[in-house]
Amino acid sequence: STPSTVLAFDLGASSGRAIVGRLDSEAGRITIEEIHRFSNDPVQVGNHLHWDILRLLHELKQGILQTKHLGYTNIESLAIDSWAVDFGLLAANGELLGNPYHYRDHHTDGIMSEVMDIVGREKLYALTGLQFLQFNSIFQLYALQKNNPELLDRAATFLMIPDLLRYFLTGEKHSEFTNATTTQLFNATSFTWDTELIDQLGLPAQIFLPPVASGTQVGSLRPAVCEELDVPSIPVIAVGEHDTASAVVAVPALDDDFAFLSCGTWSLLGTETEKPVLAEQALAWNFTNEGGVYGTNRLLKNIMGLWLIQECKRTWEKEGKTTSFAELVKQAEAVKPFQFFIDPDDDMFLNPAHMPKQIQQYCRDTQQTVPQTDGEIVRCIMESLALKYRFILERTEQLSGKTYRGLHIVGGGIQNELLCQFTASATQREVWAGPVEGSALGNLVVQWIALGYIANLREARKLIRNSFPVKTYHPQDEAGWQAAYAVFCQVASRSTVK
Ligand code: LFR
Repeated sequence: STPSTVLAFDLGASSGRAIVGRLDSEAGRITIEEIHRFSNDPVQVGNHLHWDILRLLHELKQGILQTKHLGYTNIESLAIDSWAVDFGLLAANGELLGNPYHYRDHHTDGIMSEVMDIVGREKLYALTGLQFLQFNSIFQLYALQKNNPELLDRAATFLMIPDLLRYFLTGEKHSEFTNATTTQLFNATSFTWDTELIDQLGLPAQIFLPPVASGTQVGSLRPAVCEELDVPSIPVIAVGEHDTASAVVAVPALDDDFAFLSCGTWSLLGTETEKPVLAEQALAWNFTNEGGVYGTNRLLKNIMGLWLIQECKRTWEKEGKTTSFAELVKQAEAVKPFQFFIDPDDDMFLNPAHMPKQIQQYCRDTQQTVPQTDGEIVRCIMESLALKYRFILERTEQLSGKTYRGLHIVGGGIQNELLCQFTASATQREVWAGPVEGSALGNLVVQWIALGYIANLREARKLIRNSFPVKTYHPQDEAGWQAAYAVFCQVASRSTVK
């Protein structure tokens, strides 16, 4: 039988890719080919940071064109996943109003406490089960209402980033479920928009569309797009359009109970549970519950992740010094261990003007030795990330009541092998790294489930396990890391361990 061929677009905060997947059902194997990769560069306009959404649409079209050029003539479907929380607003005539704001824009600084004063922290958590991050859509919308009310007044439809791009391609407006759950306006128990909450904040309830389940077809390429690209119409599927939802689909776990780390710009660490965990302790530790595909729930926490290194690299490049990611990691490897630590999740790292200086500032403020060289700064970041992973993994165990023998890591971050090794050592457990294309693979297999080629999530994970390598890392220098953990916890508690 001929393999089934589908196309995934996976958009991250720093880059996007188009990946063709082929499923050979008889052999039980998936193969993938990256056919297009592009950078995703946010643009500062005046006081605000925006996504270049039309550029992203252009890149999607390039990806579709590329399938044609490479001779993939029978694409059975395509789907998009991206980072969460951000959105575009459409006017009544269907045109996009303004450029979507980037979640790191400063317009939500200080907004969270205003909203909490109105709704109440406990109440908001009980309703939504979502961790408080200042960029959640709820706070972005509230900020817009304060600072840019004309925009909201004109809005007829709210679409998350993949909803919006999908709308550009198909002409159909739908709100996909997993992404809707990241807005903090979605009720974690009733699985619908929380209109009471929306009303209470004075936001326009009519702009939110009823959610569609992940794994359903929601249109096909509109005629104008097919004509422009000279391609046949392709069915479009709403997968787990939140990239983290798709990444966790791709965790090659064979057991029901597993812990995962989705490692990219963000590090998302947690586990799958049957139901949202809304316990007092989950609120106190600010854990999140995000909707997954096929009725799963993700209990996890956002950890600042490789953003810290990406931003240092960007800053150094601006200053005229170009060093590859791999080279920076090599420099870090040569640095003497355990000299300086940060809490990666301190607010001061969310979007500072100068990341390397910010890291030095943190070390100064907490009376530590201050890292000086690029290698020292990157070493500080990587050790601190690994130790924070341990901290969050242990809390995940306490909240879920389960213990995990090891940690699955998926996503581009596994190319940083030193970080994988640090993680095994810091957590004192095995690390199973792979696959590197987490979100894109999750995107692909949900398309195949929707098309009827794969029976369910469990089968999908088995297929992924059989098709892609997983590398095991074993803990090293347990005494050293144990001592480092104690220092890390002390330092981090002097800032605010969140
Ligand atoms: C990861 C991610 C996280 C979300 C953050 C912001 O790419 O989607 O899950 O919290 O980006 O949207």
